[in-house]
Amino acid sequence: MFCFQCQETAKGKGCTVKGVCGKEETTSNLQDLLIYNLKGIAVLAEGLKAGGVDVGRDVGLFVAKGLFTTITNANFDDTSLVLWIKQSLEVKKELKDKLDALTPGPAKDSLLKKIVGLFVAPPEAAGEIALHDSALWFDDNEPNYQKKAQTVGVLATQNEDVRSLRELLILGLKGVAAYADHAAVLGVEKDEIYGFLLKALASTTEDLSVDEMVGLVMKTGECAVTTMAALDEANTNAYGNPEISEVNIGVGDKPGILISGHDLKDMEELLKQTEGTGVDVYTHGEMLPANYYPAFKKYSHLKGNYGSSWWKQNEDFETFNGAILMTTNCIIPIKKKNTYKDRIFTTGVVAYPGIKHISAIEDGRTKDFSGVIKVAKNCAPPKEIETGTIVGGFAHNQVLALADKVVDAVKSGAVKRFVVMAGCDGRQKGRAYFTEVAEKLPQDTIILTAGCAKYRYNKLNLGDIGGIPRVLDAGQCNDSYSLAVIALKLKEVFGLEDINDLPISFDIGWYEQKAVAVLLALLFLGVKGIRLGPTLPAFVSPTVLNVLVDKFDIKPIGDVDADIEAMMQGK
Ligand code: FSO
Ligand code: SF4
Repeated sequence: MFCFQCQETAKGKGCTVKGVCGKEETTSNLQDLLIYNLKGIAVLAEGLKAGGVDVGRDVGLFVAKGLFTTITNANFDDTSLVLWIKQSLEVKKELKDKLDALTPGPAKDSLLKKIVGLFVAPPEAAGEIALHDSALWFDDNEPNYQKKAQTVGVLATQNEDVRSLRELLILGLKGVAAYADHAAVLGVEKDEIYGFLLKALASTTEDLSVDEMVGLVMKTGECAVTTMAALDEANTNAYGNPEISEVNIGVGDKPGILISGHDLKDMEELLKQTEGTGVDVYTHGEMLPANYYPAFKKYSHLKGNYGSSWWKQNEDFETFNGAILMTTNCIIPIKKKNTYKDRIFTTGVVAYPGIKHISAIEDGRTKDFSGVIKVAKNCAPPKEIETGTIVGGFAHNQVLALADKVVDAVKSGAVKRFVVMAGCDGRQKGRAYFTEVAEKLPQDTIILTAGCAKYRYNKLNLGDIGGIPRVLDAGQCNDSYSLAVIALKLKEVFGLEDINDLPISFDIGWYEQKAVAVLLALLFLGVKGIRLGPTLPAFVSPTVLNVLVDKFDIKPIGDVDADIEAMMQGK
């Protein structure tokens, strides 16, 4: 196996024996094979499109879901991945049939030539041929999967810089795919998003110039902005605009269900189905922002948030006592000694061997959570691990409603600087940096956050500036979009030409591939001087890093005091 897609990859280079995340070698290989087939689908779809044949949204959505299931901490289950691969072969077959059904003649001939011819390996890269037959591989014999997988993974691209740019693109696409899937579940789909997913994925099988590849990586940032905007539209249309909310972090006296991950549709279904059952609902990790939405706040049995961020789930799930529903990443390995193994459920693209999975019924959206509720009813109420509240709900609509207050505070000098500390949390010790920065930032600064990164400082009680809390949480990682909207609005209000002239610094924590999409979105919006940590991505080669440094002044996080001093000087 070889996987280097997340921040905690082994030795900062790549996992080769077993994932630091717990992913087994066979699982990693199957994920590679799934990606290979998704590339094949993309190649066929692009070819058909060139021939004037519409492949339809289903293909785009399938590719999005397939990419999403390979994201870090989502699918640890070989049986599930084999099913994904078999489905991908079926989709490929359908596309191939469409191709075969075209009337024979010069048009069809040139299309076939395009599909096969466009994507043949350059002569000097004979070892790379495996990547380029992705459209034409139809072996559905499962025993062959592992062997085939070993020829089509990340290392099949031998040139380090080409590999780096292709993977930067694919990993950004995984983040885009995750957000596109969330929006689709709520009925918002955009052809331009699926169109780009297919085009960009197919491009990774082509022999492109460095400039072309860099261009596509930048386009991924643009597509990430479009996708996060679509998800924002989907979320706010369905559930209203997030509003300032105090979220209880204590517990009630009834048994509960703890819902984690990012899928708000699952949240809605669960709240509806648990109403009047005597079972309370609590959020965990990235589901905390659900407490900010009017449509969810109206349920009195939504009790608040329990525990901390994803990597603390072993402890949090033990003491919670009740049923647990993982709607997306980040799920972490469940050990034999974990008492919660019989009361945890997965759904959507998440899967874990031996753990009950809840699939959508008929319409592909509705889910039956009665099994989760039944388990919860027989559980003890959660054990109290903390008391009090945390405040959040500062998505763009809410912050813009306070715009006058915010602008006055900047003009009067009461607020000197905003520091965006959004992104991911993780287990690595180096992430204490973000807590220290939050603690040591001058009192006249405001932290803007989104994603699970907030758990490093959201219970610190950092006070407020004239009634504006010093930590403004916009929501989930995808709500980084809100932070961009806020920054663009401030730029307009202050009459500035360049977003980088605002008193805003970016100090981002990353872990998995949604953060890659968010980072590319920020670069697309022209943000420069981003600090990134706790370490730089292993999939960025020294040459590609130079490009990012030259073009965008990206830098690694460093010493806390030195970074704060530099940020306060706008550096
Ligand atoms: Fe965190 Fe996990 Fe939301 Fe990620 S829970 S790390 S960037 O999946 O998506 O912020
Ligand atoms: Fe390693 Fe991260 Fe890949 Fe897991 S997801 S195998 S930890 S690089």
